[in-house]
Amino acid sequence: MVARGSEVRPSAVRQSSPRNARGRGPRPSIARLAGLGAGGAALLALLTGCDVGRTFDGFGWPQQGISPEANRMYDLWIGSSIAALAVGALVWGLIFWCIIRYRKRGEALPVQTRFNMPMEFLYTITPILVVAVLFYYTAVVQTGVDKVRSNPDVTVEVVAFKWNWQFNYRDRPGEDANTVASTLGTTEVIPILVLPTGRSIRFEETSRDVIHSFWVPEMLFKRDVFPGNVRNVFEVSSLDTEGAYVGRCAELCGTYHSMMNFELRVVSPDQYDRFIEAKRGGQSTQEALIAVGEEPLAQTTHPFETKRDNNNFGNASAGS
Ligand SMILES: [Cu+2]
Repeated sequence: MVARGSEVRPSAVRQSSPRNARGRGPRPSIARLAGLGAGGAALLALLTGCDVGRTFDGFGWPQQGISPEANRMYDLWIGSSIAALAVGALVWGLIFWCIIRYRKRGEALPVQTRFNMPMEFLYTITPILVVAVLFYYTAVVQTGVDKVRSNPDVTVEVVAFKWNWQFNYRDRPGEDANTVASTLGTTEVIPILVLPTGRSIRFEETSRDVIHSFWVPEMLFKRDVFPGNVRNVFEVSSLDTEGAYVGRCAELCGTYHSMMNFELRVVSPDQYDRFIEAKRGGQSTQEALIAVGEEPLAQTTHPFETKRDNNNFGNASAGS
């Protein structure tokens, strides 16, 4: 063993200098290529500038949120994706550099080293720093999204049941508040939740039977609706864009779960006030929507058609 080791070592030393001299040619060009690639990627990101996320299709995250909370979550996702890509590019670069730079070029055993304290320190500290930064921004955004004010401008109670929704407009937050107006979804009519722009809105959720989940994709947020004494509460500080947005149940809750849709209709504060007044005056949701100049029926989804009537039941039993 000793003799073999002593045979290998000198040859490794002898061969090391010509190998380096030969390797010097291709090395700068590989480094240059890697540098050009990284520079090009950075330039692309900078030139597309203000909206990196949109350029890369949100890195898989839905876009165009309609509340400040949605936009903050979107920004967190984009920032985290860019950080992950930067770390990924660095690691891939180092892996490929090692594969090329230290590839096998002969039978000689390379110089053996044991450890390198600065390197070990660096690759212990760097991941801890990366995780700490990601944790900090996640905690800040999550705290903002979960923030509940003592006195929101609008409070709406969301009642879920198999397989539809009821929306109760309340005079204040809390279980003891009074319902001033209500909208109930039926088999024929999709329930429309009317809310104003520019006001803070509290959602208080409760279920009559099983677990459902209140989800408007444009809020980039969903929250489970529990039965029993649990009242799941969340808020948006405002809704920024008027329009009609489909809402869905996002928790598998039974046979017609996929048909458990509603519509969020975001209107101006003035329209909202008049809508509530009309509802308090005894009008139906559809009448009140017409009264404030809005479409009376849902624009983004439609009731589930069972296609069950006497005729097709008759046909089925006849076997034709
Ligand atoms: Cu459901």
